[in-house]
Amino acid sequence: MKKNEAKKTIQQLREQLHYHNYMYYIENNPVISDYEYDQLLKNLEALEAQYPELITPDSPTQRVGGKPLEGFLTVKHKVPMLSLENAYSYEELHAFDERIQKNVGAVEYVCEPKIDGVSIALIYENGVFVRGATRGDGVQGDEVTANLKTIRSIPLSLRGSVLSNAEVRGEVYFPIAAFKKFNKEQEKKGEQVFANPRNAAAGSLRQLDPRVVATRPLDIFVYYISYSDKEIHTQEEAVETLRKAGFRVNPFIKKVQTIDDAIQYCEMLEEKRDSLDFEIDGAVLKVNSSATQKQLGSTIKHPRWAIAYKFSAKQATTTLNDIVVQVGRTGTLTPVAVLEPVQVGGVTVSRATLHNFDEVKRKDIRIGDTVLVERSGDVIPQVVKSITEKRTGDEKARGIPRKCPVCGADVVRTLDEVAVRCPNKQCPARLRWRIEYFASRDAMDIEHLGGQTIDKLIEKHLVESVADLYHLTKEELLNIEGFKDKSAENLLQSIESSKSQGLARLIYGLGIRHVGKYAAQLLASQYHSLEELGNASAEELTQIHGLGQKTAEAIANYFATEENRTLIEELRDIGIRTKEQKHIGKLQGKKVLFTGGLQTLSRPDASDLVMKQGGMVVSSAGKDVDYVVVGTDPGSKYEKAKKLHLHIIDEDEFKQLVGTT
Ligand code: 0OW
Repeated sequence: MKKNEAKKTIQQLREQLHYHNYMYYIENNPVISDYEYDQLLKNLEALEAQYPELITPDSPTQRVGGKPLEGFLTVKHKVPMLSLENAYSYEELHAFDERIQKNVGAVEYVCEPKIDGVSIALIYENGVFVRGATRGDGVQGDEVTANLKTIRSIPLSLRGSVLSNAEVRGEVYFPIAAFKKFNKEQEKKGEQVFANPRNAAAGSLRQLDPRVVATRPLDIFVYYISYSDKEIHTQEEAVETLRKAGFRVNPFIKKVQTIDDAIQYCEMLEEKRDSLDFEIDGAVLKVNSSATQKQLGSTIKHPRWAIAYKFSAKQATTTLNDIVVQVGRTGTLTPVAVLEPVQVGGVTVSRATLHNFDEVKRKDIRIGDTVLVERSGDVIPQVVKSITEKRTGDEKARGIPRKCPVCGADVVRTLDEVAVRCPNKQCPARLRWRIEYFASRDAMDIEHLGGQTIDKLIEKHLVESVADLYHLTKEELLNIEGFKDKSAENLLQSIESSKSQGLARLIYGLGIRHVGKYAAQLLASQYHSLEELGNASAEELTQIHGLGQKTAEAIANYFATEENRTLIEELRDIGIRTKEQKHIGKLQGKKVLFTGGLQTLSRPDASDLVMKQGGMVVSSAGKDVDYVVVGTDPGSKYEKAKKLHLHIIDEDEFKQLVGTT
């Protein structure tokens, strides 16, 4: 392609990619598939490789830098990034409002969640993102432009012309759900576990290699324009301008008329706190009018026209009375802190996880220590650190147990794994978790079979495997204290009725490593009996869309193990349903292609519907495609589908086809 034609195509591709990035990350409503987005990006990368002189810093191809930095430059902020005065009670908010009223009369406020992340300043010149910096000491901070570019919700170039030359303030944060998942993976890899999402965000932004930052699911809310070449009259207008310019602003930002309304806002927000996917430590109240903000000015440390109302902290100190060891379903030994009960963020905490023995050693946590406990998101409480200054010398370190505390077997620890585990498959603790997992709500859903009952059944050697549950008799149950006629009947009844729970639940209940609820449903829809599944090889299993290599191997290994095959024989002999009648789905064996945005279904839900009806979702238009579902703004595949005279249907027809309308 000639240069001037390439120039035009490159411009078009960039506009398309910026638009789709905005639709996906800001509007949360993609109109093309990830695959299509990647194709556009690949085309742009190819053209830029052909004409490198045409590359610009705001090109979507420039999001992830190629090499790690040596370090971060320190840069001065154009406008100092002041901190906020803190209020810990509503009286203090009233006092704040009175001070303002005395000075400038009654004011409107804008109320915002106080995001607990990393404060950053973004500079745009002629609408292009040119520099990003952390707050640092408020006067200067680390230049982290390369790392911030990897955050897809930070626009590389601004939409429209509402903003052009400006500095924007925001908070980079680690979403809570992603934080929990990330921490679990860190724990498995034996890498650093973070105490809370803020530390995880800060730790991620400090990475020197942008490619590592790109793997972290960081996000941002922007909340202030510290300078702009366009007149901004109020905070409310600033927030609206930021949204129009293509930034993510927090959906809970709200303008109110009086401090009493602002207090009502704080009550509402504190009540919502644990349900949000971003960590907040309070609310920020800002005087709405920019002119009044200027009139009120700032002290050295913070603006007189804004204040943070702090919620109860999610940290507290207490004494660590003991470290006990829990043995999990897969035999992993986990150290757990037994604490002097303490209030953390309104909840009484008496136990906290210590993750693994490496963490205990790394943090040098000892029995008798005074420890800092944190409850972050609705993650289980964790011990952040020991307060060594309070040590008396009587504290005792707790090493890795050499024997399983439950069955006494020698523990094993494979070098590459951090985990310490009990190898004894018959270890009562492991058996207990296996039975509890098998009986759990998402598996065979056996009611009246809680942990204590399982412990008693094991103590009395009434169950050595999940199959033994189905051999229990009423006499045996009546021998267990706490069981009466009725409760024995109920338990036997719920065990009996669990036989017909269906294949997906049974597969999930077997506790095959890496096979969660979704994978179990997928397997049950592709294989109609345990026997068929048991005969599938690992390579065959990896063909299933949505099943990874690790999961495929774990499944093949599980069925290759003699004792598991024996268990399945027993379960079948007991009469547990190990076959699913081949319900021929409405899309059995059909290939379905989606193009364009769906109005009433998300892509994952639409794919699920296809799979549930025995169909396969494909991502390119070919002659073998049976249905092409066309949504709004369909991509190039729609053209191709028409050319191939494929069977094209719209969203409603698709829903009729799969029977959801
Ligand atoms: N953390 C926040 C937040 C916010 C700044 C700019 C003008 C006065 C302070 O959600 N929603 N709004 C502001 O406004 N600051 C925030 O955080 C500040 C940044 C530095 C220290 C605080 O965390």
